[in-house]
Amino acid sequence: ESAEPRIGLHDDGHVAEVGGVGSLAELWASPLADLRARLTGGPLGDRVPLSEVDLLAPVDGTTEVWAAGVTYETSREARVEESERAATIYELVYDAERPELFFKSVPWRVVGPGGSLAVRADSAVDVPEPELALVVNRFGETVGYTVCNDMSSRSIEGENPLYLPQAKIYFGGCGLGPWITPVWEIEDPYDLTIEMTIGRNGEREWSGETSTSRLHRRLDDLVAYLMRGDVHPDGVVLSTGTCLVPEAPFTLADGDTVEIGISGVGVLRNTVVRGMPPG
Ligand code: DO4
Ligand code: MG
Repeated sequence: ESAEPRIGLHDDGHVAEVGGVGSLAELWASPLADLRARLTGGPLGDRVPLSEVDLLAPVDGTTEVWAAGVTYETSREARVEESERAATIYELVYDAERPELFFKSVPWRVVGPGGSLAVRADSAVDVPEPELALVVNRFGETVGYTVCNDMSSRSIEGENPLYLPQAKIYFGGCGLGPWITPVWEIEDPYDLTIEMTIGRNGEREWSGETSTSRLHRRLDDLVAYLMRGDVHPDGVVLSTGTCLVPEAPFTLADGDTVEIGISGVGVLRNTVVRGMPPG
């Protein structure tokens, strides 16, 4: 058994190694047509049952994770409610032509399936944000989809929107996985169900369901703004915003479980720790 991360293709409960490639980032350096030909036609290694594989967060190299904000009405309303004195900036950005895009994570900070996500020890009100994430190659083509948990401190952001990086970017603050579903396997990304269940002491503490049909932006526009005036040589992961926000006074607690499912994409399960997560 090797401790080296490897790239595999999942099919019908089994994973086969994609040979000749050392990282996902390498795959995001080819045009989509070449990637598709390679993954659907090329020779693969032996098939191993999925249950024998440890899945890692599907991001590596220097691929950054970015996120869009206030892309659903629910998110706009939640932000307006939590930040009385700065409420108008959320209303303005919801309707503006330029979307809100913010840097979220580097790969080494991203938590994969089954890992521990964190709420900051200095935060009072925290929520998970279940989001569809796009995997984009260096040419700006969307090559796949994954699930993102854009963990957020509502109390820190609510105090002042300029605290957004502290509310959003910290060790254990970003979950991705359980894998990447190729773009050609999703017929309509505007018709996906997003479900989230938060468990506490073995009971369901909160659950909700929504659909990407409620997205107030076009996915291609979000990507175009991300690529504008910038380069992403190793591709980029772009989370597309949340449509589910547990209402105050809900806050995550140490030991909670968070399960986010997106139809056709996958289910990302994590536990929550307060303070520094292990690793
Ligand atoms: O405006 C702050 C962040 C919003 C966000 O993360 C979201 O809408 O999902
Ligand atoms: Mg978000």
